[in-house]
Amino acid sequence: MIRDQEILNQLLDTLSRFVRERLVPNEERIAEDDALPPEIIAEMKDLGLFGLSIPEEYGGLGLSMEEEVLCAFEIGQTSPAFRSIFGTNNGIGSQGIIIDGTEEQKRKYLPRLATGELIASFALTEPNAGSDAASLRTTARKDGDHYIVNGTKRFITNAPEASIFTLMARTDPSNKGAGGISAFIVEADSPGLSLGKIDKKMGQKGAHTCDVIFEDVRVPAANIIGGVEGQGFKTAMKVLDRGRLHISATCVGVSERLIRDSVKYAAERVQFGKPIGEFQLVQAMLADSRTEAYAARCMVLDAARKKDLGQNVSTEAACCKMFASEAVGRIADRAVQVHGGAGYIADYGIERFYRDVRLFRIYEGTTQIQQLVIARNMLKDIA
Ligand code: COS
Repeated sequence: MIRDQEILNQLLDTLSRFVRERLVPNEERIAEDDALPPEIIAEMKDLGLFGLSIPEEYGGLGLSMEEEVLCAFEIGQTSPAFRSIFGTNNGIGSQGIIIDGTEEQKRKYLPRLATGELIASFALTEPNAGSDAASLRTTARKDGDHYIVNGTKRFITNAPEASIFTLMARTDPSNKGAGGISAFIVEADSPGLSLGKIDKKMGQKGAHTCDVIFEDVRVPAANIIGGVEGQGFKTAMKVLDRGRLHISATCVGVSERLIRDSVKYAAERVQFGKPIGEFQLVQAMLADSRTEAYAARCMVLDAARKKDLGQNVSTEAACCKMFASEAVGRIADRAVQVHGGAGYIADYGIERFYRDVRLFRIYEGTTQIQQLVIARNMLKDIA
């Protein structure tokens, strides 16, 4: 759903210019420093990037899903680490509050998330609960008008920068499954909450993850998302349905960037007396990449439109996440191949993308989890 084509076009033009003029020239720098320059973060705040999908009544731009994925196609045209800093505020960090939060919770947190004053982070994964999210062991025991939280969360994106966490913890120890889990908003400066050291990752330098450790952290009962126990797993799944579409759109953006770089290189690089792009074996790689990126773009737009119509897109989001993340992996691999030796050398930046995109097939649900979600929904549909 596009609410106003002209305003959207202006936003997309602004994003495209910002990516080209401010982010692309800083790609190498953030990879080397493993940090985003503060002036770039300030510019992102001014552009409203922290509140893209936060509803307008809470200070965000209130983008529809279709508008959001169109923006992600643009933002995806650079190192994924840039997106990461505001990605959790629009996606998995804030959506729990937007989808299932009480009015009071929305008023308290969303306006400051929309401006980027607060950074939100999503704390679901644990040392022993990754794909099997419902087996999480972090506990939240009721104690008067508070809960006492104990446990460890792992690989938590933006945890070092976070001001609040959307935390999934078990409130009913007698229920070992999904029904025993509740979602909370936990402020990062709560006594007893500490962070592990920043993880050394394969790629996406500049985007940070680490452990988040809860030792007798007192969380007000008013911070249970939606005010009811036992709904946290479903909140997390709804958040991930949306997040998976956003990640898929980012994969499309990165794919298109890599294809553009590959075509440019193939047109310029001369071997055997002519540009390598004139050789059919190189053309085949370019054509395969273009076809896959186009298919992914169409899938993501279709699923986003269905979501805007209020349809359940759990299956479509999983299809998009699986296809787009696997496709960008193949496209990055072909980009290295088209660039030959240059593709393997850090100066050209292609090998950095090759490492960066590997994460897309893992986080917000591995490809194998997407397969499981798709097939289970298919079987449910005929039952
Ligand atoms: N929307 C709303 N509710 C959903 C849902 C969705 N997309 N998916 C599941 N639920 C509900 C189910 O309907 C079920 O409710 P009832 O008990 O009332 O029937 C409940 O949640 C439990 O669902 P299910 O039985 O399917 O849970 P499982 O433990 O079998 O797990 C998977 C399901 C594997 C799909 C889930 O654990 C998952 O997505 N894992 C990957 C987690 C992930 O992405 N981690 C990445 C970390 S975040 S960066």
